[in-house]
Amino acid sequence: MSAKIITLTRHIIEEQRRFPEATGKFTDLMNDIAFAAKLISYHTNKAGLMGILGETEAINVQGEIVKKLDIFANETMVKALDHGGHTCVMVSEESDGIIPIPEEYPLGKYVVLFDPLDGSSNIDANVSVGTIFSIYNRISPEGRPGTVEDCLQPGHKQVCAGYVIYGSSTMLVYTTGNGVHGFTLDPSYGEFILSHPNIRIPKKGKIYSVNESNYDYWDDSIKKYIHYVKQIDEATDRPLNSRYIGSMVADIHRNLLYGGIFLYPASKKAPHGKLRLGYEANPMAFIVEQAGGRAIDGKQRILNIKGNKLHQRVPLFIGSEQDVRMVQEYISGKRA
Ligand code: AHM
Ligand code: MG
Repeated sequence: MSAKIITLTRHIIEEQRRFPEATGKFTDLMNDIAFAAKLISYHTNKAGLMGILGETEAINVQGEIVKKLDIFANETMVKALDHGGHTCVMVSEESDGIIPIPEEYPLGKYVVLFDPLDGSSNIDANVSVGTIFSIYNRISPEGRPGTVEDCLQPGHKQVCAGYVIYGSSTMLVYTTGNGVHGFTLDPSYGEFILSHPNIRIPKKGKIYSVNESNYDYWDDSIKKYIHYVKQIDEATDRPLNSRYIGSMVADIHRNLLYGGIFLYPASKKAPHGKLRLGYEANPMAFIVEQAGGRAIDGKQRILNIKGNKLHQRVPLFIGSEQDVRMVQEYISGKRA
């Protein structure tokens, strides 16, 4: 081997050496997430084909029903994480309540929240989707099943957050609070290889990402900000470019690399915003902050919000520091 190849597992093991008390359970957990990601990636890539093959198989009495990809992704995450002895409770966008660890398996100290397939409305059009995960230490006593309270901790308590993007290649991006690192899945080895060490988001971006069809539902402050980003002004490099995929993971991943702001504000239609605090806003906020950016709900830092419901929604403004500060100035009335 000529060049130094750093796999995800190696990276995690080396990161864990910062913690002399580490037991290896976190490494096990991350390996299980990476395995689930590979399965979801494989199935995402053949999703269109599976519809065709599914019909053929039905004739051939395979007995297999092709599941919708988001259900498949959810079951894959749950089954990958339920037996390793590292986790005590899970939350998924696809399940109403907390997901307990089956009795036959040992309980661990980690709490895992995830969105198994973010942007799933895009699947049939071959557009990038992703898996988002957020990890906490449990706060309930060890040796018992994890609780709802374990899952409602503020985002600044996360010990790890990450996402997997299933795009032109599959990438896993994660942080444990020591920078943001991106790994590309090499399909020939089936390994995530470090391709984007220490990702930093530009201080100011050239992109704004928002579903502008909600314009009439927004507060005036948001309307004014969007008007501002579209004005021509050479000195501040405006107008910004509009880019909106409708897959949050993909929109934020692009902005993380190129610089920019993603916003999903509250509106008359969605008074609390659309995105979920626990497994969408918090993990993305931890990652973007670790990359040097900002994430707020309009007033406060996303990571300081203490949720009171598992599927709580939150307005989200996230991305390059200066762009998020600018929208905050409009929201606070400092600019009008
Ligand atoms: P999902 O988790 O059910 O896919 O919903 C979340 C998605 C985000 O990925 C995306 O940013 C947003 O919903 C798009 O919403 P809209 O269609 O209202 O613009
Ligand atoms: Mg989602």
